[in-house]
Amino acid sequence: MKILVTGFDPFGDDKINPAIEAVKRLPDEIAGAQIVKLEIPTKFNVSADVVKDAIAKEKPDYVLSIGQAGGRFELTPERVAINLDDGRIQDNAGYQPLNHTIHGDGENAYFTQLPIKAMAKAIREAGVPSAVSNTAGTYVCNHIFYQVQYMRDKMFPDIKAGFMHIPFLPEQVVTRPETPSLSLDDDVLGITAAIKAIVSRDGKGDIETIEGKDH
Ligand code: PCA
Repeated sequence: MKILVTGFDPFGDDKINPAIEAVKRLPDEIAGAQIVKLEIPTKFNVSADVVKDAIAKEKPDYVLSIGQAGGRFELTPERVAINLDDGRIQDNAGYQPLNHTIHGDGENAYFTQLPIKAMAKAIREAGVPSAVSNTAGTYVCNHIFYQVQYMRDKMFPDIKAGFMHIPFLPEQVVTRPETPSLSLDDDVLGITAAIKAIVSRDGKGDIETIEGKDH
């Protein structure tokens, strides 16, 4: 089995992004699966082509994309990608789409094929906080999550794909009081546990357990 794991570069006011830092530190093999790592730019109009080229070249069974969610407390496997770009800030190319539909011929939303409940449970069992998230936002992370789902819909029907957000690193919250953070070691531990869950649930779907939220 081959798993393509992508991580975003730094964006906004931050000089580091835990996503690419953690992805770079993953082992080359997890639970017998080959791990292919890819850095992608935090740019709406470039990121999808970078991932598309890697999927065409590597032909992975799974694509797991990782991004920073500043302010979140836990590692959050995402349930759903939506057909909307609505930037709070400009991306790394200076582009800030507002209320922009990603693909006119795409679904309004796509659910992930990843076993997100099994992933969250496995991450917690590794000693790292985790919860299922029901929104990946409307910035470049949701965009790439949606774009890979669209590619699956139109071009690469055999891949299974999804997204996981991770918190700030401690060094990013030095000037952000009351903001949660997680160490790089915990990020790597948690992502590794999530990938083990993906491998062990392959072909079996997700587990039936409570991860729902009221809001
Ligand atoms: N996080 C941003 C984009 C890149 C990243 O790491 C997001 O959540 O959309």
